Amino acid sequence: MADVLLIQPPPQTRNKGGSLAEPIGLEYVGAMLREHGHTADIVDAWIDGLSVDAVAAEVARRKPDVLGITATSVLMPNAWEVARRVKEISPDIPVVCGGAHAIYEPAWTLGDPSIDVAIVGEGEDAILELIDVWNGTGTLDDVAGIAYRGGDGEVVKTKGREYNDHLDRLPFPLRNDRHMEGYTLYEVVGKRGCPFKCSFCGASADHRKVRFRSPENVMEEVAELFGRYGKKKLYFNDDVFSINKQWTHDFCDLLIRRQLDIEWECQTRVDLVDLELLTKMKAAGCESVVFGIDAGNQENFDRLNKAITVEQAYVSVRHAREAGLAVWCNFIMGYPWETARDLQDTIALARGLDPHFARFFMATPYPGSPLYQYAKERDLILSYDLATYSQDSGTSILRLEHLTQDELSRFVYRANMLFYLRPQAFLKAMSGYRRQGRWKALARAVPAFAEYVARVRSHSGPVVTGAVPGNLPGERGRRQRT
Ligand code: B12
Ligand code: SF4
Repeated sequence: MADVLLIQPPPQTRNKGGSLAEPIGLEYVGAMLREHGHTADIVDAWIDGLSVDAVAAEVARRKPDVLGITATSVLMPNAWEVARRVKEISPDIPVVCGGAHAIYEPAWTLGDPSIDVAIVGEGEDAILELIDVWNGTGTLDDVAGIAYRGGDGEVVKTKGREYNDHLDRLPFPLRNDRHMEGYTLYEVVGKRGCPFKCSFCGASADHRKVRFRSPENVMEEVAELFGRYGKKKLYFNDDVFSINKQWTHDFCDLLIRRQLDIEWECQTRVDLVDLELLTKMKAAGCESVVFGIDAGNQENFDRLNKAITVEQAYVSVRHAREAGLAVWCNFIMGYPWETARDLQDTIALARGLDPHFARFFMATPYPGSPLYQYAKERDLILSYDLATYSQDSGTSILRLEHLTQDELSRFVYRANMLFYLRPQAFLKAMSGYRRQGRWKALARAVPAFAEYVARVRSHSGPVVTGAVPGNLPGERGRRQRT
């Protein structure tokens, strides 16, 4: 048996990207470890506001047999930093890293010698097999879906791991009672995978097979969450919540029958909803829905492989409003080929769709995404320092073919101004906050928006893309403890 410490490293930047989200990947891994008799605990540096030093001190105190770290690309620099500190303290503790960056860029992940193994895919079974190897059974080559450094230092990638098709068999995520109090929302994963191939999305790179939990199994977890921790908003992490309409109907029917009185939110695509479904989702407690629109005209939808039409966007946003949902639309500005005209179209589409909230992100070539490949091949990536890949920097890290960085920043600023500083948009945003019962979020959003305006006007600091802070509706930030 092994004692495993699982780490969510400290956030990279000020806009922590949904800083108080559960590290659900780690929670799944932790639950699996415990189910197999290992000891597993999670140190979440975000929720506890821990610095790298504080995390290292915790590792030194605990002296685990194995250390696991999770990271997206943005979080990697801090993941490496934590791993280096751990190796300084105890060079013998094997350090394994999972999450989006390890999946898409295993060699890059292993670029720092402090990481021993990268998990290239789902981690629940891989970690169990790794522990067996470290306990003396088999070799790393026997473990599917990992990468490691061979004897001569070169990166060895083992054979691919099959996707887990039986998600109902997984134990529910390992949730820490104290952490649960602090998370802004509860998070549940109802299904895994997405068959679409949007160019800007890392998730599109491996065209992951969609696998569903049964509605009953998800319901059981939801009921347990609310029974154990009380009432809070629930966010479905599924890439595309309504990827299967029948599943969505069945799950909503179950929620309605159980009368659990929960409020939840999800993200989906405009081509995968209709008025009937959205109305049922509302009846089942859905308060808001996030649509990825991601561009401003049909030409860019096609170029980005979005597989949606402008008309679908109009129809579905209207349907969601008619169903009584608060509607969030995400836009991305600054693809390398975009012209001023394209960005004007994005602003016009945001205003035309008229959702309750719009967020304007800067195009970022996240490793794993086709956009990353596109930009890399054309030498358009200005920085490979992953810390700059956060939405917080305010400046694009892409060399744009038709615009300067400054012009793009100004477009993003204009998008926010032209969207929110309309009387009807202001009223709609207020009604969105009311609908979601989000007065606390409003109290945070107003100063954040004012600060944003002041910063852009004075050019004294980075521009936060998106007037409403964070990625999840209702995110809030935390001070770091050293
Ligand atoms: C929901 C979501 C969010 C939520 C919540 C995330 C959370 N709870 O951590 C919010 C909205 C807050 C968010 C924020 C961001 N996200 Co996000 N997010 C997702 C999404 C859709 C689902 C994540 C999820 O819940 N997966 C389900 C769990 C079970 O899977 P998992 O986390 O991958 O974990 C499994 C394996 O990776 C592995 N594993 C993971 N860690 C470890 C550790 C160990 C030790 C082991 C053994 C195994 C292991 O085992 C786990 C179980 O099988 C993914 C897309 C996707 N499908 O991955 C994008 C995704 C991860 N996000 C992405 C991005 C870019 C971001 C942001 C940077 C966006 C921004 N604008 O700021 C921020 C950064 C946040 C951060 N953590 O650094 C990218 C990452 C690309 C990249 N190369 O890094 C993805 C892939 C989507 C995309 N657009 O490309 N995100
Ligand atoms: S943006 Fe959404 S729909 Fe497109 S590939 Fe990524 S997860 Fe799938």
